Amino acid sequence: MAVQLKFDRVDGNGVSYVHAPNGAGAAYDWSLTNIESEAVRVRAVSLVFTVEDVRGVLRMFRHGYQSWSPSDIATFGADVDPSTKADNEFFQAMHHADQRTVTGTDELRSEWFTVLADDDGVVLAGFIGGGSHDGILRLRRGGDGRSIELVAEAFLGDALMPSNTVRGLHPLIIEPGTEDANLLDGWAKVTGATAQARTTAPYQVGWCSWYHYFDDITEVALRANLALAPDFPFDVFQLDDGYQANIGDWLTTNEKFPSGLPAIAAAIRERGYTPGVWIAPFLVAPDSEVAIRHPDWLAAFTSRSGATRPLRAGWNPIWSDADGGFMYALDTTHPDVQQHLEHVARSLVEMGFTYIKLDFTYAPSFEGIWHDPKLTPAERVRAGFDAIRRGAGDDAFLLGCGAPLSHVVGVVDGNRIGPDVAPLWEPDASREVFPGYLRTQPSTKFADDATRYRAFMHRRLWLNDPDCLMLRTEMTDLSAADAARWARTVAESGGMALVSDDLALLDAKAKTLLQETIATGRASDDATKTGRCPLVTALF
Ligand code: 9PG
Repeated sequence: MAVQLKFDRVDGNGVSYVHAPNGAGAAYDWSLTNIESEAVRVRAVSLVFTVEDVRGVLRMFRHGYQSWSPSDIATFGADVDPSTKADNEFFQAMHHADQRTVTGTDELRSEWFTVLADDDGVVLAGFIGGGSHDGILRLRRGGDGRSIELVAEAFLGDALMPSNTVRGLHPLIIEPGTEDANLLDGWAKVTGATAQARTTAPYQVGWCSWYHYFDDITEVALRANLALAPDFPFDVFQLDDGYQANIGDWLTTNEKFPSGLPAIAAAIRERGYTPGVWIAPFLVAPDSEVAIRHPDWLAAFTSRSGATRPLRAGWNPIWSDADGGFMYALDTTHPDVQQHLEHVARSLVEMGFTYIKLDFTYAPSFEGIWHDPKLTPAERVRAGFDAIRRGAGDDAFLLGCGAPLSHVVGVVDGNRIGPDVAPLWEPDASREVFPGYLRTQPSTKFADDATRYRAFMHRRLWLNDPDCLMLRTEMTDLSAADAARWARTVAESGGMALVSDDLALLDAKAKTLLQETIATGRASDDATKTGRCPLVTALF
């Protein structure tokens, strides 16, 4: 006997479910009905299972919420949810579907799916789909204080349900097994097929401006790298954060980019590369033109004093300190905002940028006051992505970043599946910004961990973007050995391979490492088309 999940009950009014055997496990098709004569707000409803026959220590694969959120293996009864340490809703809104601090002291939570393990076996519990609401798996003590429960929660985030309406929920599957890697690969295949995942783009090799230049990128530096690019096997040449007039004003450049975006796209295209550009489509700076001209396009919240204020969904004083560094969320449920997003994406593609990195895209998932209160957090995020896809067209390559993973299957071509790399291996634990959340901070090691945990998603849900290679040996705190180690992980994952160095710093050795990385990367990527990704090995 190994760990088992036995269905116990439903939590929440108006839930109907049909339970059918599914291989050795079960599938739950369920829906929610509001039979009341009034509209109601629904935060969450759940299917609750008891965890039985546990032999030895009970462990949980905790899957992170968005691109940068960490995944790990936690031990029930020993580890805690990080929100109990940070207790900061603004930060937690970035890294969890439910931004509120977990109340149970022994609760462990995983987002979208999980695998539980004991000494004898494993069992997967996962939602098939995520575009219409989040799925949260909470492992905790039952009411008697001794039993253990797994709560599979359909999280609707207080969405308003009109009276006499029915809402289908994403099916839940329970699948026991002996090998976690097989269960995860199987779940990803079904989930990808159900959501019509975009998985056919070719293997991507390119250059990205961020991890050497950061915000200091200039047109001069970009053009200098472009001139050196013919020595490298790039397909894509991507300009990151630092060119824009302001956050939200994506079509106009700052003084560091005097030629403007169309000329830059043309210069990249002339050299034979696909022009790529970064935007944070759902964020606006308080002093951006878009925020000033369209205050009604911003989501809102009620401040402690009772005033209605623009909803804060990001903080970065380098971008703008107009409101202490806070960025506001565009209201993606507003038809005018959807048109605006379509227009931005269409304009970028018309300029020549057929590869667009969409960053900080968790923003519409924050709790707040939204134009259409019927939409769940997942639907708000998805509405923004769908508008961008409409504008960009079917042929553009859209890369998700800072993206709630479950919301974007079927709309993105590639997706960042880990935190930012950095020109260092591991940050000093004393530099932890939010208690419990060290592993959200930029670090090549943490990106390496994420690439392993989420390797099984590649070409099942999208193309995995493990984040950039850094090959330079100067102007970095990353040792040559660690740079090579990271390159090896990227290669074995078969994921996207973008270089993020000043190309002038790359010597013959770096070029050889890149060639080897790409050769292995292509082979790994090909392997995922017929079988499992080579990097996917047992987690437990
Ligand atoms: C540009 C960068 C790069 C990078 C992205 C993203 O939590 N944070 O404050 C935080 C800031 C930046 C960040 C991730 C998290 O990096 O992942 O590749 O495009 O934005 O600003």
